[in-house]
Amino acid sequence: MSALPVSRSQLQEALTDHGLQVRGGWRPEPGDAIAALPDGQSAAVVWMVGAVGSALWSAFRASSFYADGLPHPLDRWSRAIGQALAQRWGGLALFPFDGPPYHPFQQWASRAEALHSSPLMLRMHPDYGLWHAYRFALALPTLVAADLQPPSSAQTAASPDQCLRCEGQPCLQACPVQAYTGTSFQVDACSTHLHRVSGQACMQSGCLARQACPQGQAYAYMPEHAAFHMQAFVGARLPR
Ligand code: B12
Ligand code: SF4
Ligand code: SF4
Repeated sequence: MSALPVSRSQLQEALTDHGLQVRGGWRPEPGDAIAALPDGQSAAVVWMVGAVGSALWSAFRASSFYADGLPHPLDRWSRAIGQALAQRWGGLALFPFDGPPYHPFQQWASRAEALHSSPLMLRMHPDYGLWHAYRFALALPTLVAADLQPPSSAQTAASPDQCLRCEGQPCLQACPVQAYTGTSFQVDACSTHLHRVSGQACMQSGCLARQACPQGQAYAYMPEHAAFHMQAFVGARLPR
């Protein structure tokens, strides 16, 4: 275990081969209820680790998790990476899929980067559009102060809210069953459609509403990656 502060570039170096990215960090406060680290200390920083576009796909696909036939392979892959890094640096890995209750990943993400909300309830990134997500957060005991540049509220305010200027909001027109209303997501309408023959377009190439957004198209998921997420979503919604 290293006593020296772990720099952002060291963390990124450890993530690059997995196709993952440090998406920014934030300083936890007592109200955030981040658990104590293994040595009993409070975390100095929480780094958000995420995926951008399909950058993680080839690394995940080549891993033993992808084809082992057990449930939730991407979550287990993420857990293995996050826990190994937490152990190496005396930290704590926190996962978006542990719950309920779930950690408020989208709120945390907005403390690390200048993001806006969108009618699809996915956070909108100024470059990646809707094509990004989070695999884990890493709470660490030390921080190189110069590494942490969370977005100030002024920066977030200055970064244009693409959705407010979006003509026609095509994301809200594209869903064949109007599952997105702009303020809520009708989970049952979506999952019922995905089980029908007519839902195969979404199943094979990903959510049509998400694809209709003109922002960050260069980062849109590869069809195989998009289909994997749709399959995972449908699997999670099957009656048990
Ligand atoms: C539960 C959940 C769902 C449920 C939502 C049920 C519901 N109505 O609450 C279901 C299963 C429907 C869902 C679906 C999807 N989800 Co989801 N989901 C979550 C999860 C695990 C917990 C949300 C939560 O309750 N957080 C706790 C509260 C306190 O935290 P919060 O930050 O304040 O929560 C915000 C969200 O809950 C959001 N919200 C509320 N309802 C919904 C519904 C949807 C569809 C989304 C995306 C967000 C959302 O509003 C809250 C206020 O800001 C989060 C991960 C996480 N830990 O946050 C991912 C998360 C929000 N989901 C995500 C994604 C990508 C999806 C999918 C697009 C996955 C896919 N197929 O690729 C789908 C959308 C369906 C589709 N048609 O494609 C991403 C969003 C990334 C981003 N860019 O913002 C997250 C952050 C997971 C991740 N690993 O990054 N999801
Ligand atoms: S289509 Fe327009 S309103 Fe919808 S998410 Fe994209 S930018 Fe926002
Ligand atoms: S996956 Fe298809 S049915 Fe579900 S919200 Fe997206 S466009 Fe609508």
